[in-house]
Amino acid sequence: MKFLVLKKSSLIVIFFTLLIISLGSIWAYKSNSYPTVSMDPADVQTFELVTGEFKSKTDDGKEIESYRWDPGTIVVEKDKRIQLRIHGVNGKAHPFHIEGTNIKGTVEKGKETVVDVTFSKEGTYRIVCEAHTTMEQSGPMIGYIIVD
Ligand SMILES: [Cu+2]
Repeated sequence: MKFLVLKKSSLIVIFFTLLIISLGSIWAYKSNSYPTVSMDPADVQTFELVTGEFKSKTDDGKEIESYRWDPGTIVVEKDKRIQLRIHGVNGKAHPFHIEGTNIKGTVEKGKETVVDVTFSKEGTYRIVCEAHTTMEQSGPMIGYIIVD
């Protein structure tokens, strides 16, 4: 019967080889998964949005339109201070709320509405305009805030 006998120097070589492979893997993983722009986590992340409008005509000449938040989807980090700066461009007024929060407000044409918020729970939150909820009311005007 044979036994595998390792010398102390072999063990040290094996240990350092494994250590270098582990550190290399951690470094490769971190450099691949991190955003290309490094930001101080204490900073406020700002998103600029506008109220926009889609317009079209049906075959029988009826004009249809839909208001929207633009961009329609934003991705934010959990537990990070977020500031939404929403500029009213299309539409006179958009009273809104963000589902799952107590945030309410109104975006008016030519004005800027600022919303400060920090999401402590992951998920998809909808910013819903209360004036334009259905197609008949020139909606649905719903934006999506993805907290990851
Ligand atoms: Cu609206």
